[in-house]
Amino acid sequence: MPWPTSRDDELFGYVDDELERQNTTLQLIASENFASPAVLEASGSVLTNKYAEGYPGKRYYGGNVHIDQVEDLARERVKALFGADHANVQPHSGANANMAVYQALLSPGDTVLGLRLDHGGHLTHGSPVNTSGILYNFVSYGVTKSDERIDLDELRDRARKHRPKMIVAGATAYPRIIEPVPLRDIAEEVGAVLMFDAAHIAGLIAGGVHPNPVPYCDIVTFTTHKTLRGPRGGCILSKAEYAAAVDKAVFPGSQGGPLEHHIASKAVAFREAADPSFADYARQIVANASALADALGGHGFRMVSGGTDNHLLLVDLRTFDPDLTGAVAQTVLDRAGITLNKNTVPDDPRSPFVTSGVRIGTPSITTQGMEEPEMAVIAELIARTLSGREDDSVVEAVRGEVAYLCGRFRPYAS
Ligand code: DSN
Repeated sequence: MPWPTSRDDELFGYVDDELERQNTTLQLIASENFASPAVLEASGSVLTNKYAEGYPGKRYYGGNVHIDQVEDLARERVKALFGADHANVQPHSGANANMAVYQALLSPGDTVLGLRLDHGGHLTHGSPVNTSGILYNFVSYGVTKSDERIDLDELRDRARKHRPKMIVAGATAYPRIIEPVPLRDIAEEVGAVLMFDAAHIAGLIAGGVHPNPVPYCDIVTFTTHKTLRGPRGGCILSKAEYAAAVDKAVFPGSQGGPLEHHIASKAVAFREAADPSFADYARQIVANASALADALGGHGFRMVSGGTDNHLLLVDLRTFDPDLTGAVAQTVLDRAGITLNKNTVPDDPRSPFVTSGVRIGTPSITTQGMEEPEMAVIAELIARTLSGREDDSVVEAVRGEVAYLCGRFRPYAS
């Protein structure tokens, strides 16, 4: 029985609209990027048809000769990229990767240290509404009041006091380098397993502009779609001694059939990230973030921690306008064609639904080819929109200028 021949105009109309949105507005969400045509091609391939529960050479169903080749290629490429003993490329997402690691190495009720959500940590680092916080006894560490950088003294004190079975490093809204060596030292002192969630910075690590945590950590998890610029998905790297436990926790422990079309697409992204041009890309992401921070500072915004070393800025709006919330800023900037997200700043008096800050990232606009001069333009557009937020004509004018700017740096052919 053939497939229907009529085009699904209703659905593909939405896809076309989303392509138009991505091509004509500024994507400043720090965890997003534009995947290459080759990544998109692999994700949309016939590999979506195949069931492949298990791992290469040990599958539950037949017909996996080529699937095994694909998954082996992905594993070998990512191990070479980061210098890891073992890789599991099956996690459907970063959250799945993290939960599988916990399942592999912890028992319910075990104590774990993780970065506070409102200081830049992730839901899966022990939020009480996430399975991580429900199943495990997460104790949090934060950033200092003085320089808003990870408070290693507090982390060490809490590790000594609580003797965690695991320390989770990594963040979703932290603009500074996270040095793995001091974390390794603390973990070793208290006998904890050290897991580094490198979701945001995996591409910066691959590009050589952030220290590689792999040699110092027992486990490194990451997503493949952020700075790494691959398909939406997750990955776990581990020392050889944890390989069997990690694999078992992913399948059959927490997932069913792997998404082999996305695993193929991850393999494409790992190859792209090993290309020498990716190091230039990573350097430019950081240079752009730094230029954007400087330019926004010139318009009266305060950068949490005073600036950035990586791909993102956490902007405290209160120095620009004490009445402006992150929620209002996100909404009005969206209307102006500038997409970013509201974000709490450390010790934010406002709720996570309101917030006093926004998070801004440069991976997408750097993929488009924008450089330092465009960062000054973007900062001015943001400042103008927020100052004139009550005036529709200001917002409309910015939207036009955003479309013009994006027209010069289109990510995709229409
Ligand atoms: N949603 C991701 C982010 O924006 O950082 C984290 O999962």
